[in-house]
Amino acid sequence: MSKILPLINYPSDVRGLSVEQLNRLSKEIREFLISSVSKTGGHLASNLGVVELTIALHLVFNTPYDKIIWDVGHQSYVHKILTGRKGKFGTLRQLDGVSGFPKTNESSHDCFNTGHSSTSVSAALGMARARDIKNEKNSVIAVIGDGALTGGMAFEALNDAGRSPNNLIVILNDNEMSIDKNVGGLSSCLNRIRTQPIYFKVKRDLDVLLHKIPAIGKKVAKTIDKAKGTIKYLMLPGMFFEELGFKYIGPVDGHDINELKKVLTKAKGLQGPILIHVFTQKGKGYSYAEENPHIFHGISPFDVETGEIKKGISTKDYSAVFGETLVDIAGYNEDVVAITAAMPHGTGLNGFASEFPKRFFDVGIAEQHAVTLAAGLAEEGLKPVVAVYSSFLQRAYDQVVHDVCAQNLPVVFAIDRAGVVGNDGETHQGVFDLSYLSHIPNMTLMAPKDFEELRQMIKFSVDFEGPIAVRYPRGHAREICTEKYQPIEYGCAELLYQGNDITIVACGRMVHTAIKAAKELIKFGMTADVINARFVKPLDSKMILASAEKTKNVVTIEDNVINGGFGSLVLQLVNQSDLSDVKVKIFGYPDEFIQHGSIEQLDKLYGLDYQSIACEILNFFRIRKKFKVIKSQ
Ligand SMILES: Cc1ncc(C[n+]2csc(CCOP(=O)(O)OP(=O)(O)O)c2C)c(N)n1
Repeated sequence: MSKILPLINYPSDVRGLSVEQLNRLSKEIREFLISSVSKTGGHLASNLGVVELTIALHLVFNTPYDKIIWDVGHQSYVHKILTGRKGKFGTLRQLDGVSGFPKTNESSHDCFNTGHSSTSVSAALGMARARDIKNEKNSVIAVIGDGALTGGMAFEALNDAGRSPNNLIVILNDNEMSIDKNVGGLSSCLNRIRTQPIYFKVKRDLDVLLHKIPAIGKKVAKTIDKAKGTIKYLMLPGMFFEELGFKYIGPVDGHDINELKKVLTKAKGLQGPILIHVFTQKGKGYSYAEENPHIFHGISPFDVETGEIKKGISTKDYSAVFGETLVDIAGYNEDVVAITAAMPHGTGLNGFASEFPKRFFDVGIAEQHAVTLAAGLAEEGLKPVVAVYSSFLQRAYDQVVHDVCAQNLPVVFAIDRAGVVGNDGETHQGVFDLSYLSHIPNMTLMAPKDFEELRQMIKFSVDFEGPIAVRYPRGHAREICTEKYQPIEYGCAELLYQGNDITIVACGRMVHTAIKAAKELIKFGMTADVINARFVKPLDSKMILASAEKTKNVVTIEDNVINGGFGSLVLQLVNQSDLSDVKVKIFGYPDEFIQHGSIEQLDKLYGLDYQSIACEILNFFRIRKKFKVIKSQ
């Protein structure tokens, strides 16, 4: 039988197919996804779960005229395949290739950029209101997962949308999973409808009953209200949404294209806010992903036959080192409690969760709540450690300022995925944290150069009496051998190499780059003091200024945006000192969003690899010193 997928490039190609052909197409899309993502890596399990739903959406709605907003956007691969990007799909998440998330500048079929969770309903409502003001007629659809629904912003939007007259369709893609098993009260409520078939029956019976009674006369209306109030309200999870003002449709089998098509067509003709509750299975159609959806949520390249991840040089990463260290500390310090916003595995807290279940809190995708929850725990004398990705902590900026720092509460922030993270691209790059944390009064901010330093910094942080953050990158570290490990002391940097011509101060991952750049400079007769800052705030002013006074040339290196980052703090330090005639050159990311690509490629692209840095240093300081000018490679 000839394949269908080769003939499909745009939604119009899907519309003439029979149900049998659509089912075959779903199977072929799954094979295509598995094969392609096994080479590029990416969010496989979520996409395998939405194949039929995406096809049905494109059967009923007409993008880009109609707008589909994918919450988080990690599940938009099938949509990309059906909207002109199948041919380029092999470049997924690669530098200059197809993005792993919806991008308005990639296709007109992507109407809104996403990456961080729980934004879709707000954006969709905005688009629906704009449409109505402009007297246009298109449909607006938000597709949100049950995990993303745990984010407070989703509730804010539902609350607003539910009482709004604007036509809007929200599709709740319920697969019972966030990255890990979904958590929280609403999740259990949604689960009940799956596990107890009586809800289906009661709902069906009640629907039939309500349908048969003509809605005339106060008496009948009262009966209906009473029925709603007693049976439906108490027993049907959909009533949560109905009480908010949505028309609830469902539950619908999210793998039945025909059923989905019917329901979506019906919803398209209804007025006001509609919520369609769709059940899907994460990882559907690939046994390894069905069995371990959290592993195949976001996966590196893997072997299709065995489901095994193709391993790199090192399997240990910063998250694992952090997790193990916290388990050690919690073993002797009973005050330690750990909090994650839906990332127990990603942050390395899964070991802690099983060792100390009573002291572990997975709060769902709720970073703001996570931080203020930590403030409450700290206020009562416990030692909360919030493990969170740098880019997601952006969500909780005000909670860090208002609830933690303004009260000087001893909360530890273990900030994972700081710096560029690579293939997830601009929404996930952790390149702002040094800027958004360092200006907050009372905050102490550290960055380790390697695993051992991370261990020591976590121990130091847990003993510290105030808000403190340790930010560390994604992935593995190169251990930096120093003759003798110098213990962490508050506000003290570490002098790694001594020289005469230049001072290189670096933080975190970039310390390794600084050492390599310094070694490169020796070839040109330039010797450097290499300082591992350890503390971004407070800076070791004594060490940095003493070195600056000697060399007169200071270079800073960070994996953060230059604006308001580590280099700015060093520049400010020099500026406020008595030193004159000291030149400062800052290396970091420019004032732009950093696209997807491997970390090595991005380093090179932004001149943050050691060769580019050495070359720039030589050119920058050439007038002041006798060194040769070299051309960038
Ligand atoms: C603010 C924020 N926090 C954390 C994440 C990381 N994250 C990406 S997808 C995901 C789970 C989403 O679950 P769900 O919406 O149910 O989608 P599914 O993958 O199950 O289809 C999480 C926690 C994120 N993208 N944004």
